[in-house]
Amino acid sequence: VLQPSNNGNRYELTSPTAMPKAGGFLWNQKMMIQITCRGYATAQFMQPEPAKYAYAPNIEAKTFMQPEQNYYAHHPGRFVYVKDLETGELFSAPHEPVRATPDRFVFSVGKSDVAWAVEKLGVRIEMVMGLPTDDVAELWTVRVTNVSGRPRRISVTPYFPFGYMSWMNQSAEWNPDLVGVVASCVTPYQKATEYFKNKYLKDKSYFLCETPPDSWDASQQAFEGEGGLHNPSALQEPQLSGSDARYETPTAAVQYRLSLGAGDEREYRFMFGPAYDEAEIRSMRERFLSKAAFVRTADEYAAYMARGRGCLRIETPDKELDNFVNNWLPRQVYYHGDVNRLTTDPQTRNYLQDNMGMNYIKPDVARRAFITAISQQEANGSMPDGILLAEGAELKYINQIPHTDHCVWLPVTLDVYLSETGDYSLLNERVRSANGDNFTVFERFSRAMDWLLKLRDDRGLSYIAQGDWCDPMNMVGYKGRGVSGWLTLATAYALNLWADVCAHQGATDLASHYRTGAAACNAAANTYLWDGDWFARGITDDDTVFGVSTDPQGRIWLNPQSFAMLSGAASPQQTARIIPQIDEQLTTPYGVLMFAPPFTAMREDIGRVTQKALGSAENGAVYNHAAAFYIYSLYRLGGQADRAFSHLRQLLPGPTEADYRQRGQLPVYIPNYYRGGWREEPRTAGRSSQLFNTGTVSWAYRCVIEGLCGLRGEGEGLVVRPQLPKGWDGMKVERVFRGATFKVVVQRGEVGDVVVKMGGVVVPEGRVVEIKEGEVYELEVVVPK
Ligand code: CEZ
Repeated sequence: VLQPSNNGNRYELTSPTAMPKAGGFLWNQKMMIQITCRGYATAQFMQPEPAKYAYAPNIEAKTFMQPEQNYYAHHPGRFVYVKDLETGELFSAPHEPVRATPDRFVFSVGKSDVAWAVEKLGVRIEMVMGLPTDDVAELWTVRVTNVSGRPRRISVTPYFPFGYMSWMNQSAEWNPDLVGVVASCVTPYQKATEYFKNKYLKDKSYFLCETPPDSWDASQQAFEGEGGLHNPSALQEPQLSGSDARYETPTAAVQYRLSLGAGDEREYRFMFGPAYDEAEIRSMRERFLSKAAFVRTADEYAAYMARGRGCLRIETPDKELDNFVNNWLPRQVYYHGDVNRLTTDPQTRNYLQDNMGMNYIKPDVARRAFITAISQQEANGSMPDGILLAEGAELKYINQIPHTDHCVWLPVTLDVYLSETGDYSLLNERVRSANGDNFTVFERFSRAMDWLLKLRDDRGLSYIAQGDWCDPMNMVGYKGRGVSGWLTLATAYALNLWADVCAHQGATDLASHYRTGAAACNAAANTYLWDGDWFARGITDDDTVFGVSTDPQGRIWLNPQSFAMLSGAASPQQTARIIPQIDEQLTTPYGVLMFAPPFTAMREDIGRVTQKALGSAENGAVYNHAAAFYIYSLYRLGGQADRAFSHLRQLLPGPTEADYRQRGQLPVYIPNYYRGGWREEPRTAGRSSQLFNTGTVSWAYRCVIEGLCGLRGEGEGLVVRPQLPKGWDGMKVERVFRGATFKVVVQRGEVGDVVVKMGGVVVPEGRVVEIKEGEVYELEVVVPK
């Protein structure tokens, strides 16, 4: 039911029921939309805070995308009803709301558009959705073709519900000048101060038609009537009623009545989006709503997407992996670095890691992100929970909960920036912060490391406060004593990385200061957290060590193990004990679990994570971000090529049909999790969250580039050391690095260790130096059989 097309540039699904939640997403710097194969959509735009123009009736709190987003009949979506006026038969494209079994169905996710072709009753409906590059609007093309071979009379009714816009004020009506339905609302608020903030919000939503329709409805109730969405009452009438909505739920339904000869086709264009006022709607219409403007806009948008094509092309025995790595993984990495998850206060760790991926796409963006982040450093050297990106933005939601890990990500992500660019000059930049202090980037990183060193208790373990990387681990340390085992190890890793940078900069005293600190963290972890076969996750406020062999739930956690390998806390003997435990307790057919077994009840000394649904998200899912840390640690360790690759491969769905169906997701992105609970609830294990916001992707790309392909920037050069999994005889890689192109052919041969040759000459230690921009380097690499 699914396959790549157009050279891997698109992915197609030919059933609307096999994977009902499977979808695609488009974005620009002002908006994003995720849309399912069946037509349900979740969209938001920035003004500058996230807002909606098509609303779901959930008013308790603002929500972004939900994991495993549930859809219901009235969920926002984009639909076209088609009715045979002779027989009265009805269907809708893409699939909702009528859910009639199509004769042919193709859902086609492209990099710069999402498209469908649906056939039923001898009528073909093709729908294409695109976005402008710099404006907020959906651009829709709907083509109707009579494929029945005989003359037909049909009605075609695009139905783009606005939803429940506001409990304070909402309305809609047909606007003949704009040729569309315009809905208006007042964003609900209560505080007088908010009035002034809300005053200029785009509280209008519009649906514009290039071709004037024969009739329309602007009231949801008038359109739907007693028939319900499967069979709206308005479609029983000769035409739509021309209704308006007056403090009633607004909608946009427009109807074209057509007589089509055999083979006749009609093409319609529509725009859907938010606006401040009618003048803005008019100007959007003038700029975008024509065939020529659609073509131009699509070209511009495709060029915008192409700027995120990444630095790597691979040709391996695994074609699905090639397709993903060459086409889709860099796109998702680009999305993260380009828009920072469309929030004005990304979590600091997310901001840094999302920009870490940008090093492989646009390193100058990553460079600026370091400056932005570090300019918000607190006077005491710590980092805030979120980085403010817009004027007037504030720390919200999770960013009001104190997490203690943010400083760790500075050297961890800087490592990639320096690898990719070799640009140590960043460290000399002087950055004045909001609190007035003025330090170089180098000094600021040192201050952040000193803060991490100070954040430890008298045992030398790192305090967790109300969370670390694991957001909902909010009650281990809320009384002020609890510590994080993972953070202690991650601190050691960060300190070691920073010590390397200090050494490179000639600051030998500092280098040894941070190395000593790292050693102290590692020693403390070994004294208090080594449980015999793995490292514990932490120690609670009441001095209970958890994540240990005696725990019936949450017995072994992945992150402390990965970071113990990265930090050097785990000796080779310990690593040899840890890995079999991960294989045994955490490995599933869908990837490595974040911990096991999952919790079934609240543990008040651990917190909210234990209350999440069993096997979902942080409660013991295959949480791909954590899996990616582990994969990276295996590649860094070396000698783990098979294990690392098998987990890397599990980050994406497929390639068997059974696996696709179980995960329920197209291989066009990596979701933040696949359900765990593989032993406890096998029916739902493996199911995708469908959330494409995840720190996983920068690490996954890094693992492919540095690990699998073994092309890692180090100091002045590129170190070449591929780690082929068993069963692979070789691969070809093309990688852009510091402006040069490397063409690498990897083969197995009779060698004891990796041999790298350039022009037939052995490259010492596989390290290519004196790399010149614009140059092409051809390397032959032989790896042991
Ligand atoms: O958010 C992610 C965070 O964006 O969860 C990760 C964390 O490291 C990322 O920074 C692990 O906790 O319950 C919660 O608050 C969750 O933590 C979520 O918000 C989670 C989402 O699944 C978003 O992708």
